[in-house]
Amino acid sequence: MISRTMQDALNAQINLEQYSAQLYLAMSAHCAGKSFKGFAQWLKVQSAEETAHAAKLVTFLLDRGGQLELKPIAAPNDDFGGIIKVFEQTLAHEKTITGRINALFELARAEKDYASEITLQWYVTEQVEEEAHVGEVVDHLHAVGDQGGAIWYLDSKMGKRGKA
Ligand code: OFO
Repeated sequence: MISRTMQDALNAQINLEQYSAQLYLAMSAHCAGKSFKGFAQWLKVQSAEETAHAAKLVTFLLDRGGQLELKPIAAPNDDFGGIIKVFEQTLAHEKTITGRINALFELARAEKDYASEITLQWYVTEQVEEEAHVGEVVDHLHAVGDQGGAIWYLDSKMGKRGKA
């Protein structure tokens, strides 16, 4: 049986993963509104991944006999600015999530909750990948800039995500 402390922390993380899905969906719509269909597609796939991250934690929580306590999902700000700003905000958000996952991992360790620790290992690894991928996009965007033809090339490349 999972502890009340761990259950609360996992429920909070589930809400945060759902918020991430909501945030990336809003960013996707923002990019689509600027006709950047590729960046919009990439962010839509990212949003779906975040929903899957939440679902994976729900399954774990229930498997441990815990109680799912869903809370309202905060509405993201919809004024994201240019494409570079969108992806800088994505990277900043992922870094925040990494901090939260690390704190959860520490909690599991402190509680000697080995099952949570093992499950959270997947999220620790996932955050390394997420930060690396988004960091790469930010680097490419800084290299090409917000204006000019190269950003449309990048847009078409980004649009391949989830379509292979
Ligand atoms: Fe769930 O990894 Fe991004 O936020």
